[in-house]
Amino acid sequence: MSKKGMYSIAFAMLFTVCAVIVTQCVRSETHQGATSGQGGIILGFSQIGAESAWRKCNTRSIQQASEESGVQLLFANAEQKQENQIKAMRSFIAYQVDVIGFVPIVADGWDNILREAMDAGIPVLVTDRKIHTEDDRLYAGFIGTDSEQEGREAAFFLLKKFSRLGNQDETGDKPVRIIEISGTEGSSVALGRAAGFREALADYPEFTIIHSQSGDFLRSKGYEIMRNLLEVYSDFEVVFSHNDGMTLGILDAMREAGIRPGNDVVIVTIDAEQAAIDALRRGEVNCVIECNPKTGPAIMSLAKRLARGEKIPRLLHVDETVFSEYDDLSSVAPRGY
Ligand code: GZL
Repeated sequence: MSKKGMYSIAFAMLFTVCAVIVTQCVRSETHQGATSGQGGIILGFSQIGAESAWRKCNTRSIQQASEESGVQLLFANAEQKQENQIKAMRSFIAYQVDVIGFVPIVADGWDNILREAMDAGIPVLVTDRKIHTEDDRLYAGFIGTDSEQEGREAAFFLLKKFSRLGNQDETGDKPVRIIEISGTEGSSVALGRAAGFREALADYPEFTIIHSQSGDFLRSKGYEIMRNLLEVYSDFEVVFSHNDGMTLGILDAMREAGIRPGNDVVIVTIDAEQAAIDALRRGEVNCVIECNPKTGPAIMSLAKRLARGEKIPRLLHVDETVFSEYDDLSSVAPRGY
């Protein structure tokens, strides 16, 4: 190799070493500057992906709120993989962020990384979905939706729709056969929605779930599953779908099969994205349960409190409502997702 070639490699290596040193200094300078009373803190946030309109709105809310609140946001998209979330959280620890926030894609498997964060003295805020853990001290608190209640609300609507509310002693009621299309397997929201739904129908045996299958919160899977089920099942009264994205796919499959959703089959869905409210207005959906994605401002406020060493509430459920065919929908504001 020529002398010139060797010199250029040596220079490149030297440049790289210097660049790393400068970056470290800048980062630590920034970090010290960020937490030394300049108001900014560094929040490392692991988001699960962009699987639905709801998720994209949740991400926008977090990013916009970080800008408006002066929180420096390190944002990582896990593309639906728990191992990517764990890697991102480990890099947040290495970077010595002030607070870690994340949406746990599934409820299990977080204790080790949470222990690493605790050992590093970094508080963790769980958002949107809940976790199962051996030691509740491993995270500072949770803010998000009450998925069990969302499941109950779906059942309450059906009891009203089929006029069963309050008269349990009616015997020989016509069966109400339900197909459930559930969310991501192992996620606290899918588990919670299913549990709340079943709990509220427990005293009404004529309501039976004849088939339950995960569509992973994806529109494409909602379509594919319903198209296949319509070749198997011809008599069912209800579809309970765990999110609007899957519901939109379900509606497409039903229309292709000549079925009038919302009329021939009762449709209950969760999220309350604009497309679902529009379908409710058209009579293609009968009940839309809100799941609020706009938690960004609250997350930033909680992160700042944690960075100051303050305690925060262990459990914060965001406000949510129910929209149904019985409501005046003309006053529903644009949903923003
Ligand atoms: C609910 C959230 C769910 C939404 C889906 O809190 O985790 O994930 O219902 C989203 O639309 O994909």
